[in-house]
Amino acid sequence: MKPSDSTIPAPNTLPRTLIADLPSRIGHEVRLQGFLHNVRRLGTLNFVVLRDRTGLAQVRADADEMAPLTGLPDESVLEVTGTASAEPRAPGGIELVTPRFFVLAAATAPPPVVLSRRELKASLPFLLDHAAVSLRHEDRRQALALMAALAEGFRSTLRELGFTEVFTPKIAAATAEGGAEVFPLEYFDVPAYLTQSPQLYKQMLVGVLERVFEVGPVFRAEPHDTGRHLAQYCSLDAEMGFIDTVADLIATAREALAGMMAAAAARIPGQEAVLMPDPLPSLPFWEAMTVLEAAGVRQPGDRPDLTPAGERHLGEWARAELASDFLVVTGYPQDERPFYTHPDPHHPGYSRGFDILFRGLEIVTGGQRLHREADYLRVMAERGMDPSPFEAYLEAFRHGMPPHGGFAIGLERVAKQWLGVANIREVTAFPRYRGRLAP
Ligand code: AMO
Repeated sequence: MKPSDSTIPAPNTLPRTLIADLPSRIGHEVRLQGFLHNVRRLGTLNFVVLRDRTGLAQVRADADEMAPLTGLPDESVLEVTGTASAEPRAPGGIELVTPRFFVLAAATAPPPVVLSRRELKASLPFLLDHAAVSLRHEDRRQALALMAALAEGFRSTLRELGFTEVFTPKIAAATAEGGAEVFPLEYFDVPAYLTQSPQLYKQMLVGVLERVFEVGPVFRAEPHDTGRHLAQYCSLDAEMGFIDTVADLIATAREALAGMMAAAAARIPGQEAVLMPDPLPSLPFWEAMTVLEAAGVRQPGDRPDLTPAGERHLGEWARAELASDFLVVTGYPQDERPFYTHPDPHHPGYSRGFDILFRGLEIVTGGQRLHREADYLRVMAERGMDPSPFEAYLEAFRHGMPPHGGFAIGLERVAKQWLGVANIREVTAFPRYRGRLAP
């Protein structure tokens, strides 16, 4: 079949006006382009709502003017030329009158969900199956805009603090975080893994650039079906050399988070303000356990660990007791942390690793790292790890590495908590989790 050329409109000298710019065009002829959001047909008087990336515009049309839209499903792509006119009852106080419609691309089927409803009425799996269309809904587009704002807030804050953005491989021979949650793959004729984090690379790059950050995908073969885990997520990583104490890392993480919160609030106004004291309140791990025991959320003999219920309780506790949406939990047990974690020499068994909770969910993990080769070799021997896959990493330490540390922020988790939605999949355009590989 020959490709259709009917999508080329007649020569038109008017530039495209974006819907958000209509207020400055009242009384003028304008040309809008967008999607057919919905139509109210009342016979002689009809209302067409057009959507572009900046908003919604109402078009008033009589029966003759409506002719090109006969039988046209919602989401068809239209061009409308008409006069912008003040109309207090229209969205945005403006409507287009005396319109001429031109169909740029006719939809051939009605959308699987009604996008003009305030809320999407379908199950999450259905919405994800039909992501190409359901993402056009205002709520879903807002989540994507939020993700972009958060990532930009992170980037700009770290750039200002003298960090350099880096780009590290996502296929590697060794895994950094341990555990079984790795995706093995065949790399030509050798086994390899999708990286669980840029951990080893960002540390090596501290030896090169001192302060680095990365925004990129990481992969976790997370078998559990939860509202806070993805098999691929966006990790906002930072790593810095020449730290004095772990407090330097927590202060930097706070700045990054504050930049993210400010960018989010600027992009999506009207959300509940985030409570973010400076410095962020923090609680040693063992004290957090005591708070949870006192509340009956954990029993004294339980494994020292923060469960989701424990995190939720600490979130409520921090809000009530400390007027903070954030809580730093410091000094995690060394055994619970990866091999690169610096122990706390003053508290045997504990580390200089920390987590940051946001509204009761872990969104940041960080800590000071070992920085001497001998320490790495000792820890690897204690943990029964073969150092040979880490040879290139260890070389960095052999040739001088400053005291350093860093952190990683789970972007989707921040977005989930910021919007207050139940499932991380609601803020992810095309989420990956066990059982979903498409779209
Ligand atoms: P960690 O493994 O704790 O630490 O991950 C860092 C942060 O990433 C987020 N996160 C996830 N988000 C969505 N789905 C998942 N499956 C998932 N797993 C983790 C969380 C978590 O706090 N290298 C270290 C970081 C460092 O020390 O710099 C690391 O990757 O928000």
